[in-house]
Amino acid sequence: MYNPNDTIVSIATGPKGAIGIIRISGKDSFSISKKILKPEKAFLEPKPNASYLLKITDENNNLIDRAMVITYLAPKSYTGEDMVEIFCHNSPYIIKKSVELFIKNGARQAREGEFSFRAFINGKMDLSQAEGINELLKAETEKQHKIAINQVNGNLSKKINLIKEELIETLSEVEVRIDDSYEEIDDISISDFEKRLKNLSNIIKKMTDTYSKSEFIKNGIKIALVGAPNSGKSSLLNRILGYERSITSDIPGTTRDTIEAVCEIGGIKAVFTDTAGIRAKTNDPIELEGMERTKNAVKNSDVIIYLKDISQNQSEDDKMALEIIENNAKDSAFILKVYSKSDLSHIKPKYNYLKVSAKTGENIDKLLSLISDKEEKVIDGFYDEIITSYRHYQCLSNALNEINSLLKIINEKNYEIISEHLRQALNALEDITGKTTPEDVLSKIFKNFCIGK
Ligand SMILES: Nc1nc2c(ncn2[C@@H]2O[C@H](COP(=O)(O)OP(=O)(O)OP(=O)(O)O)[C@@H](O)[C@H]2O)c(=O)[nH]1
Ligand SMILES: [Mg+2]
Repeated sequence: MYNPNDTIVSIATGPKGAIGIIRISGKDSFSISKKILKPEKAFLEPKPNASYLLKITDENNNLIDRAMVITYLAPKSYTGEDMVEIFCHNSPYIIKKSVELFIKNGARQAREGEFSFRAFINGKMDLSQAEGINELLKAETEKQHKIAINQVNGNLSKKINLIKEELIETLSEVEVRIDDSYEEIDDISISDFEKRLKNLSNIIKKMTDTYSKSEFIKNGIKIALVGAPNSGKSSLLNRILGYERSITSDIPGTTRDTIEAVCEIGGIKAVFTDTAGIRAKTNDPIELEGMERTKNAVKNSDVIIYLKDISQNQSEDDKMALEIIENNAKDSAFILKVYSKSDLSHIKPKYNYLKVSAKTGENIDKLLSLISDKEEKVIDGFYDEIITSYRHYQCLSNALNEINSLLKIINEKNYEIISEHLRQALNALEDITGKTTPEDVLSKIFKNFCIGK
């Protein structure tokens, strides 16, 4: 997969924007650049992290563009190899022509993630850090960014390495006894040994548990707006989003289908679903289908906001909406009941619901912070050890299974079997940082990266 003789080239930026960046990495970076970027002096005795204003020229010495160029000397570069980065005008022609010139002169088009793959192979970062970089590029919200940047910084790797060290120490104590054919070394104190393994098992379990909790950070919290027709669901959604996503009107039954919209609340991605109003009595097939979709939205949501129009008496429709929520919501769902249209005159409210108004904005921030605070608590304080990657989750679960199986047979004091379990647990953890990860898995991971990264 890695041929150190190849020098690779690729565009590193997207089609929009004023500046385009082309990256070249590999042992011939400077000798190829010399033929295209003039004057060639910059590449005769290349300096580390030096910048130059150079001309990009074709084989007939025609000017293609003037560009800022940076030279990086191995091993002090992103990939750990000699590298050149060109910052030129982002015209599709200039980019295409320049990349072609590099290919004509001996470079090869880089594959997805190949720069990061080389950085990994050359020990510039471990696998979980490389995966963190990919997550960093994809991060849409503050929380996604916080987790990714922690991973890039190596905090997850540090945590894994600490567990590994403890496992290696335990393993060496076991293996020295396997080799001890003259039985000169005392037996292991099983209670002591058990205590250490249980401690490790707890630490790993805590990490794997964060995986399901962290899912909403990646995919967003799903929030459904549910209530009787005309209770103000669509108006509330529009107010939260700050634009008119849903049609609103004083005609009950305006929204007939579910409507999704994504936004960020308190640094967390939120996926809102506006639903068709619930009617206790209807034979209209479209309304019935709309209500089926509302039920599905309730089933799939982490948070359900129930709206009761404060200017109206409790109706059969309101009761039916509550019933649908209670019968369909997940056990773990957070049900938030609010009085809508708080700006309208109202009879003394029967319940202690939060009063919100889509018209004046009253308590909208309060409503959103109730949601984000609740979700924040789930992850608060342990960003270093939060697991968002299914691959990491699987590796940790494998390690945990090995340790737990070992705990079951520990009293038998069969050192060979004990050492085998410990080795398997270690292998599983090393897969996270990439020490023992098989090539096909590596290739799958880096294929998910964008070109030029
Ligand atoms: N005064 C006031 N009127 C509101 C408020 N929210 C919604 N309304 C009005 O109530 C009516 C119904 O609002 P919608 O947002 O369409 O209600 P809905 O729950 O989406 O209704 P359906 O889609 O029919 O189920 C509209 O005339 C809105 O202008 C509010 O906070 N204050
Ligand atoms: Mg509506």
